[in-house]
Amino acid sequence: MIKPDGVARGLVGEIISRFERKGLRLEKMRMLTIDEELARRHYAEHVEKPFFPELLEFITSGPVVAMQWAGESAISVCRTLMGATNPLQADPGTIRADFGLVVTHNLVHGSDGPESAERELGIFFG
Ligand SMILES: Nc1nc2c(ncn2[C@@H]2O[C@H](COP(=O)(O)OP(=O)(O)OP(=O)(O)O)[C@@H](O)[C@H]2O)c(=O)[nH]1
Ligand SMILES: [Mg+2]
Repeated sequence: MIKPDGVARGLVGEIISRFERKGLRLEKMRMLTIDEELARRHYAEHVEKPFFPELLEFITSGPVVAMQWAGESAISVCRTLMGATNPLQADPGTIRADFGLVVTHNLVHGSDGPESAERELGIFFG
């Protein structure tokens, strides 16, 4: 998913391009604005964390682009291209390192395993 900062900064094409050039296949795509109820479902594992209020405020702040990508090891390949959660710790050449500066505004979300992928794709495309 391209988060509100990625959309607002005009980086949708740049980000999609990186996944496409890697060889992954775009199967589904949807632009929407996440509301509080959806944010709480999507980020259920983080609702009790101290940073959740900031994450909630940010993720509902504007439109996002939700996508379903397929291909060899798609989940780990996507996370490699995204880089570490904190852009300051992400390797150069990753999306978060190249375009991000602070942890909240880290441009992209990727499912962290097959179960979360299934759950999250159900939320956005079910
Ligand atoms: N302010 C703040 N935000 C955090 C912190 N840890 C995580 N976040 C935010 O919460 C999101 C979800 O955290 P994680 O699921 O642990 O990180 P991630 O899997 O790399 O990121 P997502 O793909 O967005 O789920 C991150 O993308 C950050 O935007 C933190 O310590 N402080
Ligand atoms: Mg996560």
